Amino acid sequence: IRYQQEAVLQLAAVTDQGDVYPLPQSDFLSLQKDADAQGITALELVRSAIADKQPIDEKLEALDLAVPIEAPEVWAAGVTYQRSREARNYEATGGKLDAVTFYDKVYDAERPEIFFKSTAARTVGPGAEVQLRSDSQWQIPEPELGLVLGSQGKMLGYTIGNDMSCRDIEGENPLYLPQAKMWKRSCSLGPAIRLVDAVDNPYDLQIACRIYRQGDKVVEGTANTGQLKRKLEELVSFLTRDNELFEGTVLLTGTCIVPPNEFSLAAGDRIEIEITGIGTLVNSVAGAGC
Ligand code: DO4
Ligand code: MG
Repeated sequence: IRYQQEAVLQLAAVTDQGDVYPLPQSDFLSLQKDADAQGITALELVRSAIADKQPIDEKLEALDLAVPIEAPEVWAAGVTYQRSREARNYEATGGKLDAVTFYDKVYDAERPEIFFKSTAARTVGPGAEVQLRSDSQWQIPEPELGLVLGSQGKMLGYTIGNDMSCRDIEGENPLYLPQAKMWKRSCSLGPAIRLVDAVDNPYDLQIACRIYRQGDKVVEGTANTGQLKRKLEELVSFLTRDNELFEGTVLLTGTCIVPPNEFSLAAGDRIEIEITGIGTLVNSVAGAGC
């Protein structure tokens, strides 16, 4: 994690017990670079750095968390879960579920859907506000497992992403996808990066999404990364193909939780996305133009 301490951002390791240990590096990529220079994994470096140290007095919940990495680019895969395929078909056909669409085709095709989602300036971290678009009446969060990548596509860690989406704009015409996906504060990442070596099986992570309106829970959904149609390496290999990647790029792996069709986000809503071992990404929703 990174948290705000006086005027500086502090990098820290969090144990599964919730104890927080400050680290000497300034950010996640420096930690990775130091580990590479020593020929050890980032997990080994963290373990040796916190051995014999005392955690800080505050628990994780008390800290002012920042986005765990300033990802220069965020890319996203789409229609990687059956649930997303069904939801996209509903948007595109107005509910004619017997029609065969390009969403059906991409779900089964060798080449996955991968699109450019966000830049560091458009991405917010835990506790910050995501924003609504002014020209959409049907907006939802998309809770997704995110892969933090090195410049050669090496998977360094896992995080949580919210691929904010406008179902009406995408449903009207798939060529509107960039407008349905990308605008100011339409992406959120955090609260933590879990190092790859600290995850036994990335295909068995529980994902939950909860949306609260005026304190009442109005949406709840759960899923498991075991439902992912594709392998993570497969998504990364298409992203890196003939591409230039920057250290710390994040690849979101698609959504498997879609709120009921009649639901649209409203200003003031609170979105919680939880993934086992990574934490809970909490964002409130700001109205358009805020
Ligand atoms: O086809 C549009 C995007 C789908 C998407 O973002 C997802 O499945 O998560
Ligand atoms: Mg998505």
